[in-house]
Amino acid sequence: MVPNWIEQRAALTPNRVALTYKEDRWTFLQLANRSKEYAQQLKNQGVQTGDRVAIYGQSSSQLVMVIFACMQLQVEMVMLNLRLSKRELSYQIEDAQVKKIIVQDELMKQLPEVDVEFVQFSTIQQVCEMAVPVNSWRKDSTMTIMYTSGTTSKPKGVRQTVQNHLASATSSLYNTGLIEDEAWICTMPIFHISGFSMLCKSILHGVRIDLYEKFDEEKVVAQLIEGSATRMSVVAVMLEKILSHLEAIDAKVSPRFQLALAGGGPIPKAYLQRAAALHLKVAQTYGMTETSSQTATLSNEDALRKIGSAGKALMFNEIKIEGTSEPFVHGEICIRGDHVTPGYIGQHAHLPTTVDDWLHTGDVGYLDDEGYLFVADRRSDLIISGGENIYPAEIESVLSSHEAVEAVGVCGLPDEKWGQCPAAFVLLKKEVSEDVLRAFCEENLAKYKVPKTIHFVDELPRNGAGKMMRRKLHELL
Ligand code: S0N
Ligand code: AMP
Ligand code: MG
Ligand code: MG
Ligand code: MG
Repeated sequence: MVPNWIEQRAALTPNRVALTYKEDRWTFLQLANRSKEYAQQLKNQGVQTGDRVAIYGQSSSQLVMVIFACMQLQVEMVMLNLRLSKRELSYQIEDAQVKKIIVQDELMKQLPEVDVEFVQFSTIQQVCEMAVPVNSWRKDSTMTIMYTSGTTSKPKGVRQTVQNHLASATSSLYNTGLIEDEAWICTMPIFHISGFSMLCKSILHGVRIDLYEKFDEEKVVAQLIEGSATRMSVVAVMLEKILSHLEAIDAKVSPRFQLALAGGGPIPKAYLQRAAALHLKVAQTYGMTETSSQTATLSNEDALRKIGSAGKALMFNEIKIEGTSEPFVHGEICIRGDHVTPGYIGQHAHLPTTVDDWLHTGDVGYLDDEGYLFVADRRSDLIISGGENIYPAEIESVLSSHEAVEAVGVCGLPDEKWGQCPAAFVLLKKEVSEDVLRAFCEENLAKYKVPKTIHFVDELPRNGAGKMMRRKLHELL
């Protein structure tokens, strides 16, 4: 068991600012108290300890209160990605068997029609008495569930326990330490572990979060120059926008700013060099949903000496390359530590996540002769667009369900802005226009998964056994 973090933090540093959002700010005590009011309202709506709910809201202080209320009651939270199509949302809601969907009022119409009751933010934000919180949390209880795409066409719901989040935040702190008046800029989606992990760090480390509804490079750069925040997390496309803006206004980052964690996919070396020239400290980091964020992070002193590396395993975490202990030999990256998920839910609940406690990530990489991790070219099938993962099978399964499509293969192509974008190669059985197929994809898939280009082909590359070879698709161009 561990003590309720929110209550313990409020007892330790009640008057320290915990959260800013737009013009408003909350101390840890105010957050604790307000989240207990939200928790009481949730109870009034029939939500109880141990229940599972889905949460659908943009980053806002209200969303943070809802999340903290769920923590206060120890309710499992399925974090729904705002960019998903109704079809994709239905699948996750169904797979997770949630009791309620807690939804930001303005977003009601984006949700699919499902046989689950909605609770709108406006019904739970009214001031009321405070619920009695759960004071001791079981370490093995599931705090959050996040869906991550798998090699099959169906995303898997990953359980992240109290222990997982605690281990992740602890290892992270051992790596970086704390200075006076730390504050994280949070522009990452909270429905991803990249964003959610900041909320955990805020409570556990006692640091402020400056939360933004959405990423805005001008606002971020203003904070970097002022030195009013000390840390942030970014994906490559965000980093590039920040660098371009700093370059355009010819400004330097305040020395108070400590570190930007850059991850979620490969970070081009040129960005890291540009960052160094601007005195923006960036650490490449390797993390994933299944590890409740960071596993390895490159320390800033190694940033240029080991450029391209994701660093070493953080304290208490271990990394090995499957099948080898030799340096520079490529293989599957395996991870062990208390931050590793105990498993999936729903239709994937039976799948093992670890072998002898080692998580087999599916990512390929190597360790150099000093033990630094290099994440090599991703497994050929995973596409990462702007930090959002896409598996070709998801798109192929949608397109092949269209009546005009005989067969389809999808792969990622390099993209200047997003890093990669999906491209579809389609073999038709009857005439159809590209526009019709694109509209069909838009109906069924998140926007970032809609193929940027659709190519009509006469044949798909197949091996002797008739299996489509995705890695040969680009040769058709
Ligand atoms: C990059 C972001 C912010 C771009 O979104 P933006 O600018 O807000 O776009 P919109 O205004 O909403 O839309 C404009 C048009 O752009 C399309 N679009 C939006 N995003 C994408 C995308 N990713 N790919 C392709 N197209 C996109 C919209 O559809 C719209 O199109 P039109 O105009 O045609 O309608 C946004 O994409 C974003 O927030 N990305 C980051 C997502 C993320 O957090 N990924 C990480 C997930 N992985 C993890 O959490 C594990 C790793 C991890 O934890 C980590 C990662 C980084 C740093 C630290 C850590 C850590 O370990 O802690
Ligand atoms: P997600 O599946 O959304 O949790 O994203 C995690 C995936 O992003 C990992 O399995 C990797 O494929 C990729 N990734 C994360 N960090 C890095 C990195 N530093 N370099 C390359 N790929 C990364
Ligand atoms: Mg994944
Ligand atoms: Mg993902
Ligand atoms: Mg934008």
